[in-house]
Amino acid sequence: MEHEFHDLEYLNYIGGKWVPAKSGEWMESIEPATGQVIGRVPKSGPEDVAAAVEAAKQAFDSWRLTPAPKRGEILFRVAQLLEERKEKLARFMAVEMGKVLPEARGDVQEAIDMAYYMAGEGRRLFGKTVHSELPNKSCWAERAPVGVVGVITPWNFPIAIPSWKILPALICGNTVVFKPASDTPMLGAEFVKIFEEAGLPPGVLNLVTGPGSSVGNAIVEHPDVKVISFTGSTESGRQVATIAAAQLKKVALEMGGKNAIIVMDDANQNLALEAVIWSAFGTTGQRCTACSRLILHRAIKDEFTERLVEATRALKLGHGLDPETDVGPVINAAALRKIHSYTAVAQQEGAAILVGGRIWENGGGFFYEPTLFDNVQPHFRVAQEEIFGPCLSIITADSLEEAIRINNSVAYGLSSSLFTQDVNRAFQAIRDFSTGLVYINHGTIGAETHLPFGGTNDTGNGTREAAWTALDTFSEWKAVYVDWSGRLQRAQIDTHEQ
Ligand code: UN1
Repeated sequence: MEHEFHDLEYLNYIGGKWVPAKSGEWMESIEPATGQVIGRVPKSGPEDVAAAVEAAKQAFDSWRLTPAPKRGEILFRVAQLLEERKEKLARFMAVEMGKVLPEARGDVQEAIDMAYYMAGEGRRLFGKTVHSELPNKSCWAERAPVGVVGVITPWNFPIAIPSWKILPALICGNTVVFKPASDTPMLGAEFVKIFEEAGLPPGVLNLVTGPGSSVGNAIVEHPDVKVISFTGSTESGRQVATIAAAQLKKVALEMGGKNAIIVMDDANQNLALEAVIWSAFGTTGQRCTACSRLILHRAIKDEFTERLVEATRALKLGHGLDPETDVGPVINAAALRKIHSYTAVAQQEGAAILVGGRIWENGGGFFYEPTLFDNVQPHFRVAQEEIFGPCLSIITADSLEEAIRINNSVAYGLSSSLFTQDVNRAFQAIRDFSTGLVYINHGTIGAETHLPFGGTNDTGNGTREAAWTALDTFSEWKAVYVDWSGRLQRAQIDTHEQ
């Protein structure tokens, strides 16, 4: 596939300047559809993180004192620039990350939506006013920025996920050190360029590219980074939380999922089929919200499975820029090996492979055939562990209650979906699904930016991204008491003696 992204070079962005790693080392960015190197970025280390944190610290006072509506105006400009550059960024994403062009556009759109939302927050950032228990005394609570925020993001949403973290952090008045994923660092740099062009002052947003083991750890360990916002694997998130706990940092984690769609006997099957294909194989299954378990009511199991097999077989693998492509590559060789290892696991556990289960050789790229595992029991590893690839496990249930029990029986808790035409069943599922996202007659993917995003159990640590809830991660509540009575009024003591 011909394209314009070759021999690229990006630098770190520290204190408003584009600079190489202090060590002079580089790391390569690879196009997953071909295995070819398309560019290089600094392979930074703790010394670069230290410089970025220092720049962010220096910039903090003037940024926190910039009125929030003015901060919002810069974010509004970011939204406009993202809109102008949507097509170029989407094409670049289809190359560096591999997702198909319409989905890459959606990724950028998610950042545009978030930028407009957070720009608007500049004129809200609502606090709360309450009445004092004493006369002639006013009380309220307002949001205060925390300081330097560390942002560590994955490769599967190279623009959208950084936007969920950086935009709310900035509108609250924090400054940021951002480490994009090692598989999509150039898109991270393109995103940062937009903030520079929008007029964000130097030092407010800093970019450091490099491996998680050095750059990511250095951010988490740095005593002057007060908040860590991380999206990635549960294993890495647990490490982040453990290190950060020693310094009592605020930590927001978005991690794995093992999301299910339940299709009941009364469901609109055409709709359900479309949603299952979209949720399981969209983004090549590489979403934390991807559907990787399909729980079918026994009465429709055979008929639905037959149609699903046919629809899965029809999916076309290819380059993300090719308009014929339905399913792009997976991110890298290690991911391909991990995904394929689950096919062996499924077979050993007694599942049947209905479609796929094979690496697709196309001379260098990392492709896995869309795969269906049938006869899966809820406790099988392929029904419990996150595969993060185009693999779907089919499970049978006899009732809604059983299906919900199976849905809730995993370590994760991000997204669940029910297909039914029965309003009573719908409300029962809304109440009983134990996940942070619940969908009725829609697949497990496609959360909107103005609702809380996140999950229960091992998916997170109780925080939520996006919407107004994102502000809680990036601000501290400051309770303010103004006593204008002219005398010493003692709370809890004088109250009943007035
Ligand atoms: C992710 O996979 O980490 O709801 C995020 C969705 C997207 C975001 C997915 N809006 O599928």
